Parts: sequence; C-alpha cells; structure tokens
Amino acid sequence: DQTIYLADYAPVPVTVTHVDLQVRLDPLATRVSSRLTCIRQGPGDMVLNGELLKLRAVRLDGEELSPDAYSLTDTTLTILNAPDSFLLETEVEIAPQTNKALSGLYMSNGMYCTQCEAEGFRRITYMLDRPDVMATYDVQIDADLPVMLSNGDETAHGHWRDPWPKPTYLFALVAGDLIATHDSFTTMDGRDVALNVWVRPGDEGRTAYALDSLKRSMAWDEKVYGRVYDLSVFNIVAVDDFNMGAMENKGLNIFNSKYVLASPETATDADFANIERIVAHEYFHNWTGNRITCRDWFQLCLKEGLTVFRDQQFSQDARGFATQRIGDVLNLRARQFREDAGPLAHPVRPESFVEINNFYTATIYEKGAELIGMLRTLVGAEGYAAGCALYFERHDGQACTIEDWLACFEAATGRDLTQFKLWYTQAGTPVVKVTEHFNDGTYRIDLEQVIPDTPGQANKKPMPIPLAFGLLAQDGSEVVGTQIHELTSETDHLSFDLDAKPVLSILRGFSAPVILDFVQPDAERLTLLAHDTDPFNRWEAGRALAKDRLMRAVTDDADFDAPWLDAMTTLATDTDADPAFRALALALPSEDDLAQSLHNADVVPDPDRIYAVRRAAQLAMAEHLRDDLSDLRESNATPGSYDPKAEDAGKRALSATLLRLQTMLDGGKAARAAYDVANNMTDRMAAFACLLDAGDETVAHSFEQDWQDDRLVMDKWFMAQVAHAAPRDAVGVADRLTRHRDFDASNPNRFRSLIAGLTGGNPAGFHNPDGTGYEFLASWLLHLDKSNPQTSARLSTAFDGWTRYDADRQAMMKAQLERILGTTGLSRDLSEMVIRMLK
Ligand code: HT7
Ligand code: ZN
Repeated sequence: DQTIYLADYAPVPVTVTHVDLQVRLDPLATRVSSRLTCIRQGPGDMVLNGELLKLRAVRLDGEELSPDAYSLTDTTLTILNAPDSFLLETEVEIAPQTNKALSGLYMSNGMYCTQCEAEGFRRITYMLDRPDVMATYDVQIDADLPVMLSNGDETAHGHWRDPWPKPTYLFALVAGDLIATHDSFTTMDGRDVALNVWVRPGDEGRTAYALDSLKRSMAWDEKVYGRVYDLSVFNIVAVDDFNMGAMENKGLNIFNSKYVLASPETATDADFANIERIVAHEYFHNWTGNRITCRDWFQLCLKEGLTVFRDQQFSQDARGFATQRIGDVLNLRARQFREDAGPLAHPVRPESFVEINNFYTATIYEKGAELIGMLRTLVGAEGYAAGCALYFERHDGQACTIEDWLACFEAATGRDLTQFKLWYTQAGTPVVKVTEHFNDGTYRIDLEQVIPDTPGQANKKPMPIPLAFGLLAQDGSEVVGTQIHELTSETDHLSFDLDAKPVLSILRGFSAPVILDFVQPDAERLTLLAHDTDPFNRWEAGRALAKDRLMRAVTDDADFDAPWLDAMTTLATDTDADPAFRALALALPSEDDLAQSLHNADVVPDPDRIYAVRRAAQLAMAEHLRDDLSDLRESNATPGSYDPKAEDAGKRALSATLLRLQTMLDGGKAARAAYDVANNMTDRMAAFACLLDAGDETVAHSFEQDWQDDRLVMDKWFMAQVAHAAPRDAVGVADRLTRHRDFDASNPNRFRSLIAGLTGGNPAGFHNPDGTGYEFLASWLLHLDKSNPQTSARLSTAFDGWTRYDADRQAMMKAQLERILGTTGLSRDLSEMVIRMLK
C-alpha cells in the first residue's frame, strides 16, 4: 500500500540547512553537483529522495563514500550512520530533454525550466524533498546561454544566492534565449525592487498587463496585509509547456504563458482577469507559502486556501465586490460543490493520499479560501487583522500546520476555534434547511444543518455556520439590516416581532459554503431580485427563479412563464444597473449545475434534455426581448480602443450575452456582423462561439487562417469548436481535431483545450448515449498517462459524476474506468484517481 497518512508525520532525523548547487546544463546529460550542509536532529538514518537520477559520485566531508556506508533504491539514497554534522556531496546526471512529465528540470521550446512543487526537486538531485526542511541556496548555472536565472539575488552571471531559507518545492532554475520587459517598484520601506517579465523573443509586446498587475499586487499587499517584498529582484518567466497555472518559486515565479501574455488582439477579458488574479496569487505566496510554509503536504490549504482568499480580496478591490464574489461563488459551486458531492470528496485538510499531485483540488483551494472568509466573518475584520499579524510575527521562517494558524486567531481574539476546526476535517457540503413561520406578529425562522456522508466519513458533527441575513418588507424596503447568526448546533431558530411577514434574504454575500434548502415563493424572490440591498442575494434570487423554471421544464415540460421573462427583460433593460451584474443575472445555470441539482432532487439527469431545455429557455428570453436586443447591444458598445478595465469588460460581457440571444433568432446574422468588425479577442470569440452554435461552416477555417501562428489563440480555436459543436457531432469534431497538424498532446494547454472543450464545454456531447465520448476520453487519458501523469489524472475527474446518470451511461463510464485500471504500467496518479472514482 502506497498510502501516506497525516498521522505518521515525523520530523527528519538529519536536516539540511544549506544547499550549494552547480548545474551544468545539457539537453541529454545535465550534471548536477550538490553540496548539502547537514545537521543531525535525532536518531535515524538520513533518507534522501531521488528519482530518475544517475548517481555518479557521493562523498561525505570530502571522502568518497564506500558502498557499505549508503544504500540506493529507485527512489531513495540512504546515508547510514551519518555523523552529527557533515557535508554531503553528490553528483548526478539527468536528461531534461526527455522529461515530458514537466516535473523537475525539463525543456520547453529550447528553454530549460523547472517545476518542483510538489515533489519535483527529487528529479534534479538527491535531497530531503519535503517542505519542513528549509535551507538557504547558492546556485551556479553553467551553460552558454544569455539568460540564466534562479532564486534570490544574482551575484554574477548565472550565480544566484537565496538568503531566505526555503523548502525544495520553491527552488527554480530557468535558462535560455529569453527577453525581458523591465520595471521597478519601491517598497514602503524605500527599497527598489527590479521587476522583470521574461518571455520568448517576439512575445515582449504582451507583458504590460502582467507587469502592471504585479506592481498593483505589491502595493496592495503592503497596504492591506502590511507585507513587504524581501529581495532586490522579482522575476516572472512565461513558459509554454506547463502543467498548471503558475508557480510561486522564491523571487522567480514561473507561469504558464497563458497567464502572462496578453494583448487586446489575442486575449479576452477573461484572460486579462485571470492574469491579474494569478499574478497576484503567486506574488501573495511570498508571505503566505514562502516565508511561512507548510509542515507537510496535508497542510496544503494553509498556503493555498489563504492565498486564494487574499487574491479574491485583491480582485474584489480591483474589480468590484459583487461581480467578483458572484464569479467566485459560481466557480466554487461548479468545481468544489461537484467534487464534494462525488467520489473524490475529501476534507480541506485530507488525512491520507497516494499521490499529492492529485490533491491540488478545488476543495483545498476554493473551499479552503471560503474557510478563511468564514473565519474573518466570525472574528470580525479587526480580529482577522490581529490574527494575521500574529501569524506573520510568530511563524516567519517556519513550516506550519493548520493548528498553528488557528492558534494565532485564538490568541489574538480569545475565541475558541475547536468547533471551527471541523471545517478542515469534515468533507461534504452542508445543507442548511430553512423554514419560516409567521403567526400573530411573530416571525420565526427554523434552521437545520445536515452534513452528508462522504467517502470514509459518516455521522458528522455540526459545524459553526455564519449565516448573514437581512429582512425586507414585502414592498422591498429593508426592515432588518445585515446581521450574522452563527448556526452551531444541528437545529436552531430565530424570532422577530413584526407586523407582517417579511421577505428573508439569507446567506447574504454567500457567507458560508453551504447549500440552502429553502423554498421561497416566486413573489418574494422577485422582490429580492428587484430590491435586496445585498447584491449577491439579488443575483441569487434571479438564479433561484431561473433554476426552478429550468428544472420544472426538464421534469414536467413546464413553460417559461411571463412573470419570469418580464423580470429578465427588466434586468436586461435596466440601464441603472451595472452591465457586468446584468450579464451575470441573465446567464442561465450551466448544464452541469442542472444535472447535479436534478440528481440532488432524485431525478436522473438526461444530458440531451438539459441541453434542449436550456436552449428553449434562451429562445424564450430572446423572443421576449426581441425588440430591444439590437439597441441594447448598441448602448453597451465600447467604442474606441480596447481597455481591459472591469467597467468595459462588463459591457462586453452583457453584449456577448445579448448576441447569444440574437443568434437564437437570426441564425447568426448579427454574430457574423460582430465577428467582421471585432477589434479585440473578447468580441471576436463571443461572435465566433455564436457562429459555431448557429452551424456556420466557414468561420472555423477563416479564424484558423487568421490565427494559425498564435499558439494561445489557437488553443481557443480548438476548444471552441468542440464546445460549440452540436452534441451529436462533438466527439467526431474532437476526434478530427486530434489529427490536426497543430494538435500536440504533449502541450498541456492544447491537450486540455481539446479534452475539456468536450468534457466541460459540451456535456451533452461528452455524454453521447452511444458512449463514444467516454471511450474517447479514456483513450486519451491512457495515451497522455505514459508521458504526463499529472495532467492525465487531473483531466480524469470528468468521470467523477458517473453515478449520477442512467444505468446505460453508468455502465459505459464504469467500463471505461475499469479499462483504464486494467492497463499495465498505469501511473500512480491516474490509478489513484480511478480507484477512488470506482469505490
Ligand atoms: N503552488 C502551485 C501549485 C502547483 C503547481 C504549479 C505548476 C505546476 C505544477 C504544480 N503543482 C502544484 C501553484 C499555486 O497554487 O500557486
Ligand atoms: Zn497557490
């Protein structure tokens, strides 16, 4: 059994305090010479990690080690009977060019780069590759290359010194023919920091937004958290072949080029927003993750949940609270609620894992962030600031646990957080049932919390749930402003003396990551939609109305009623409201959201029916708005040159929503006109998607002619064609595109675009009743698993909802999961995922 348990944590008997590395770069025979300063802390042998390394020499205090003084396996080098303090030297050889897993040292477009989180450093040299071993580093890169970067400050060309002790996972090295855009930032204590964004020659015209986002992040972290940058240089490098979004290596962040490069012609508003958010996220890790890191990988949410919370706060300040919060909640529900409801559910702090790379999940990140938000609500903004200040002071330079984090808030606020800790240990999304009673001037709300069983966990304890709520009169005026009620027991109630039954606005701002079970009359939801002072709940009321209608259309063939369509029209035409908000309010729940909601209501979801009903709802909306659509789009135009600012992005989002409705009516006429005049990628992609939806047979070809030399734009092309194919054609389109000359499965962005275009972008296509979608996915996962298990395992989660569906689909998905599991040579990554999904 390869399972690793939190309960088995033990500190290392011998630690490393300094790492001296010399790296002689060569595509097939890179030489890594390492000198580790080692100090004994307790009894036991020193077991170093190492994978795919050719060991050429091992010396202790300058003496070649005799074969009986150490032992070697495929994954370890054990130094037997090590002294109390010593210098351990090893020389190894590695082949970065053949590394297609993109973990350790690898090559991308002729450039050398590294990815060490979580356990990539062991593919570079022998080391204690775990986060509680923190060391300073001296790195010398030997190669005839113009740019050679590592962590810390440069002392000579290719020589780097990082004075801040760090775990191996934050090590980075980059070398190649790169070009930088430079800027600088003066810290609040008056130090100048050089800022560089390094890209492939030719891409330097697309770095301005990333640099600007970096400077704004640095200023924000000083102002809001009092965190100041601590080196004289901050480097960002854009890499085309990258498994995830970006990596917070100390002073040398490495990014997927998709989250650095942007120009109006090539990047959409969503791309700009992602760049801003991810640049901020990685920068914020400098304190929450790097200066204070995790004791072990079970504590991953300590850095990730907190840093996501911080990047969400930053984006709210940059882009507006309401729209950012709605977007974050949509993302949480789509990814984390789905995960929490299926076979892959796990606590925010898991207790065991086989492959840590499988735990970079929405639960650790996004639910982890919600826990920080709830903690802030419970202790108040001042208590939160005091707890954070104590955390930074008490734990700087340490590798910590969730207990350390919570203890700071207990000490700073005097609040007992024992029950709150259950949020970290119990998986599953709590359901809060709300019932109302009004009698003789007394208004009463009954509350009940139910936490569902999840794999390996049953009979859970009640958790503290902060419920922000307010009360409105039936005319929409507010009678009770926002209050926080802490639901700490299984059942509870609230009472108010009132003359008339109010309209309840509960879970304002989405104050806790729970599912509300609250049947509220349509009239009250319409009141909330029109008048609630809490913008999140205004949106939520509209969402609930839409979802009810779509669900009833699926189950009972119900019509889309005039009062609802009138409300949607009012929203669309309300020029006083923020366009971004109107776009969000007009968007219908996704097909996957509806499938999960139907499943929760004990209805077996039919993907084809859901697809058809959503389109029918759009058509009904379009017909209701028919006379206004063109004028509305015109009044939300953003003439002049493109500006990525939130205000303009909101108008473009609304305009795209309206164009989709127009396309339902005119078969693509307006979209064709919009496509032809588009001067930016946001408008172009919106029109392109509409044209594909309308079955236009020429636009894909002309788009390709225009953009075939731009790899990031071509990712969009691959994805959109699959996502917007008619469901019955989607697998065929995806299959055809895998034979396109530009399809390269070894590039994760390209692979993900095509596969996720089907599994996430076209659910009715993926769930084609003939099972070809399942077979297609399984075959490609098996193909990729041979070279890049991390990405293959990540994309396998498309199967995690398999038990929701009808018996035929279940059988076909199960058969594919079993086919994968029965394949010899399967990676630990993919096999763990499939085993968990089949349990
Ligand atoms: N801390 C990083 C997570 C990560 C990662 C990034 C790129 C490639 C592989 C990776 N494995 C883990 C990114 C972050 O959360 O900021
Ligand atoms: Zn992170």
